[in-house]
Amino acid sequence: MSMATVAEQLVDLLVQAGVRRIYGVVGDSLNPVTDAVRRSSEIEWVQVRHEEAAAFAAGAEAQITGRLTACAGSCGPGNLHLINGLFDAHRSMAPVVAVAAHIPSEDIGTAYFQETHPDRLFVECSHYSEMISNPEQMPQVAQIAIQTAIGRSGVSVISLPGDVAGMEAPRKRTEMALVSRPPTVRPGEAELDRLVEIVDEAERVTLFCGSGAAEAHDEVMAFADRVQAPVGHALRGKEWIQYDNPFDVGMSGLLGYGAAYEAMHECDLLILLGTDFPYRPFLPDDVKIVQVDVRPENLGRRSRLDLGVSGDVGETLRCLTPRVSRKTDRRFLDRMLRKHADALEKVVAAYTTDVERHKPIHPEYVASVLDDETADDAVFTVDTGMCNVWAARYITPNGRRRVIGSFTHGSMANAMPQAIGAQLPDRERQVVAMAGDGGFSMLMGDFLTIIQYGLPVKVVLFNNSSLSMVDLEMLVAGLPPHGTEYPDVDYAAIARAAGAHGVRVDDPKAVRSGLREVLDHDGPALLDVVTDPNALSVPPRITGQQLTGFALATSKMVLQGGVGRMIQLARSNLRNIPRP
Ligand SMILES: Cc1ncc(C[n+]2csc(CCOP(=O)(O)OP(=O)(O)O)c2C)c(N)n1
Ligand SMILES: [Mg+2]
Repeated sequence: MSMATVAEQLVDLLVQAGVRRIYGVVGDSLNPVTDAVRRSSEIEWVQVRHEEAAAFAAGAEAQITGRLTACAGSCGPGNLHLINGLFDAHRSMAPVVAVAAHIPSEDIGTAYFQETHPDRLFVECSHYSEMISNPEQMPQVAQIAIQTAIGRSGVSVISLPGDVAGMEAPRKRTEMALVSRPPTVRPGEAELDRLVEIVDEAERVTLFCGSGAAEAHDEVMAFADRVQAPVGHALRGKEWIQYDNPFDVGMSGLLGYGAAYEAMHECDLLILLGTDFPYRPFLPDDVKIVQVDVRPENLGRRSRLDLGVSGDVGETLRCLTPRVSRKTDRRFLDRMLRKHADALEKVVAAYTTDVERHKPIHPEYVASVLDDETADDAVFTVDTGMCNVWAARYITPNGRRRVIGSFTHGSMANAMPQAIGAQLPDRERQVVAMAGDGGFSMLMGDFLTIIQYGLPVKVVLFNNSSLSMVDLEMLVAGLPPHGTEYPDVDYAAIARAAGAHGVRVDDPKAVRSGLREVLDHDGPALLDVVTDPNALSVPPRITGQQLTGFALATSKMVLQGGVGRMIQLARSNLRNIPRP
């Protein structure tokens, strides 16, 4: 039996690490890798149209399945195209190994045809970026790349010159015990002791959760119950924390709603749980703040801390809850729950426009119908832009649904390619891409990938013929909108011409039936909804000059929109308040 090549060993290790598919576009320098994939029955090559979509898809698959995923690009421009999707995956803490094929090793450093330096280029969007220039580096470099991606939750990049990829690797054995999950991190005893003291001293505790609270729903609820704490969340914490939450006070941040802001400012102890929430103006500076994060480098980088705790949220709370004294005074919690319900009631009252008849179609109406009609375990991928606002306010999480977007990196064009990665591992699950027309058209070529693989992805396109989020930003900044309009495009016709099912809707009465038609279609489908580009208006009393920044401006503006089913949740939580 001949010895394995570097590429074969690499593919073999990826398979051992649980990688089921590699997203990418082929190229000469990548041939040994794609050929090794072709010959393996355990891993599939997913042929996308743009490498950026490959990285977005790999990142999404990792976020949905929790497994390591992979993408690849050929030398120079091929792998360069991966970069934006890799930034997104890395910043979303999605474990992804990217294989960046490289020019022939003997030509590196000579400004050769297509020459870039992928090992340098990808440093900023990875935990590990190394080049294999000698077959002796195998299988260790692949092993380190895999374990780093999984163990530290992010991207690893292996740069691999085409000639080296095809060389025989001297060491035959590649079976090895690989790390399969990130570690459970328990905080140090000293921090835990101090945390217990701080919690016991406090009278009014508020918890604020981010995506680090994923899989810690029960622990957060048990702790909130023990210390009678309102629980707010950041956008990335919403899908994990808002459901089945009798302590819910809503979301803070640019798209925020409810009483999270008040609860964070009126407490005397704020505990940040697994959140790298970026907006300083929303964080208080005159209450005690404790931050718990699995990444010590995140501690204190957004606000002054009284205590930083390096540990994962679930484990920290499992250690903490039994050790803190039970608080019996619910007054702060109840006041915040009432404020939350009131804040939502006001929004609902303000949102009086008769949306079912409003033309052009109000995007919030589309989002609320979408929330009604989609499955209880649907995956939503959400484009950066106004779709973020609609998803944050109308898509109701329940612990089984997933909502992913480019929530940390904030890139456009993520939703449709992410839907590819969300759908491939499970074709039975409903996957809905909430796309903007700007975002969709940016990587539109990969709609063809959806069709090519017969993926039953549903694209719901909020087609407002504009880059409307930026329109709004310009307005807030007191600038006349410029460069934000597009001519009307019939995306449903494009979808049909490409071989998918396409439905265009411009009458609000047809939204529900159009959506049903698309959701019920057994295959790729796109609903092109012609929506109002001016869905959110700036309240007349607010001018650009009066605002301290876009952050605060937006928090005020979005309050003019609706909040969907959240009002029912808030009302039902009020029922938990004991009657005197
Ligand atoms: C790759 C990229 N380019 C530009 C931006 C700046 N940007 C943020 S949202 C947005 C508009 C998005 O337009 P569209 O997808 O049509 O959504 P809409 O806001 O109109 O609903 C732009 C240009 C970005 N975030 N990412
Ligand atoms: Mg748009």
